[in-house]
Amino acid sequence: MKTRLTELLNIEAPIIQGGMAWVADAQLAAAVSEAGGLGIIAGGNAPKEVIREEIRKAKELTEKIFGVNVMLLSPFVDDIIDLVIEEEIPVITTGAGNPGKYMDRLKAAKIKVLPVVPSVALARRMEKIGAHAVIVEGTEAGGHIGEVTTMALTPQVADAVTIPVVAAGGIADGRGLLAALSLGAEGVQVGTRFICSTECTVHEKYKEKVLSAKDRDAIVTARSTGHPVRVLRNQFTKAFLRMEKDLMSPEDLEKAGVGKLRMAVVDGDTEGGSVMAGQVAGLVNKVCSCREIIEEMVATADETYERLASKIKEG
Ligand code: TUI
Repeated sequence: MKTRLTELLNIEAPIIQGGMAWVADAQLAAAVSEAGGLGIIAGGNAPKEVIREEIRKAKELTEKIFGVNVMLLSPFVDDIIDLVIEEEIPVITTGAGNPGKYMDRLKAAKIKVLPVVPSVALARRMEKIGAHAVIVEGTEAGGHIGEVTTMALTPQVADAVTIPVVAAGGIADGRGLLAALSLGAEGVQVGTRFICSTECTVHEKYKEKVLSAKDRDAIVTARSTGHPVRVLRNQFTKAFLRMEKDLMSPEDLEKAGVGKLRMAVVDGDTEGGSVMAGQVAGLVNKVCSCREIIEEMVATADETYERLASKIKEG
């Protein structure tokens, strides 16, 4: 499957792995890249040297291209930008903000920048300042989210910019990949499905929580803080939503969330911790290797396209 995204990144399948904090480590990123997609190491809120170690590990595990996600709300964001330049990372994705102030340095270092955007306005701005592609993330996604759905936002961004568009949020299989291409995207970013890959190192209980989730289990918390976060319903979300209803201040709510993602990912406390996942959690029912996920997505997208094309012609 060839698109401007596969050409830009020199990858085989137009599939980018989401830069999920605490989840997207060297092992996951290398497995996705080895399978022909673009693996991404998440910077998250981690300090520079922790991420340097993951980058070095991934370099041992694969010769293929992989990238780093820079989470712009991180207290270490400036260090992580220095790090990707020092380590000659060829491509980064950014999330949770506007990477504008780093753009000149990143471009001087020949790093391809793919910002995640939740709106047409930000997509336009990113194109203007030299982004190589934009990742349009709909509200179906897990973690920190925007307001507009992938279905509505992707074609609007595709009409507004000329750089390649990557659709994210709500995509977990070949049908989603084909749908995204129909909407004008030239690739997809997949997060939740890769959590349930054999190579993903999250606690088994985190995978089980995603596998057993149903369609309405991925709910939104922290709307009142201005940083809404989609997570799987559990004791933590129940307590958190109660605190929001009781009008706890955004500062205290942020404090109540600190360390909760780690609790779920590392310790396997999927009731007391924050289990970030997208609305497609209900669609993810089995653990597969990254290669199986990518091959299945591309094959299903192809088959579905052929089946639809002949059906439409017959009709
Ligand atoms: O960044 C994500 N997903 C994330 S980041 C994260 S860590 C975190 N946890 C709690 C609160 C905040 C962060 C967990 N999941 N996805 C990409 C994404 N970026 N979604 C939405 C955005 C976004 C939002 C606003 C991008 C740019 C933006 O711009 C605002 C501006 O400055 O114009």
